[in-house]
Amino acid sequence: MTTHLPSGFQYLPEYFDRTAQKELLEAVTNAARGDAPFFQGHMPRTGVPISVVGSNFGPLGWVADIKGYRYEPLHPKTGKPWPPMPKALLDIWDELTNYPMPPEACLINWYREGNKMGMHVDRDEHDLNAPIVSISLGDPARYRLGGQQRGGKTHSLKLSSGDVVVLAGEARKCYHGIDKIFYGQSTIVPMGGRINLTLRRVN
Ligand code: MD3
Ligand code: FE
Repeated sequence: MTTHLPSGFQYLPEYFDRTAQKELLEAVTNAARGDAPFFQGHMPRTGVPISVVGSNFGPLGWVADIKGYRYEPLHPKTGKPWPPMPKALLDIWDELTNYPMPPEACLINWYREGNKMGMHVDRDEHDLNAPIVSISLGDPARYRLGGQQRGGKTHSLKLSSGDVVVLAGEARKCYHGIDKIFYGQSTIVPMGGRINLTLRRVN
């Protein structure tokens, strides 16, 4: 029996070459050394820390704390606006989506040794019909994609540095997570580990 990936899921291996990957990582490290250091989020209600640390580019950034998940214009620790979206990210959005407006948020996730991300659906955005573009940099990861209901069949894909995934249509509302980081298999991230960039519309 064959199972199908959800419609609207697009996988583009090695979309960014090594030079382009390094340019994106330079933008990330500059942001992290400046107004947008990586910060640890917490699960709403319980306050349990989220192991994957994050930061953002763009007019809005995703934050998680005991009060809930939401998008905010200012960094929760520095109080500064998030750094502007790098041009390369605005360009890839235009190349890969037909969406008429630019992304408002780019969540930067940094996975270190042993970090995982549990299965979830991204639903903190007002417009759940807008696509999400995901860019992987650094160590490979085992990514799992399920259906729109929790607990159904899943597909497993290895995402490597430079790979891009577009989530549109049905796939946009599917459960997904990161099971494992192949820590130390790439040397391209200066501080080690894996960086994932997700471009999103919020409003
Ligand atoms: C499928 N990030 O930040 S990116 C997240 O690799 C997130 O860091 C993972 O899940 C990571 O929310 C996976 C790929 C991705 C992003 C959003 C999706 C897949 C998605 C939304 C719907 C369906
Ligand atoms: Fe997600």
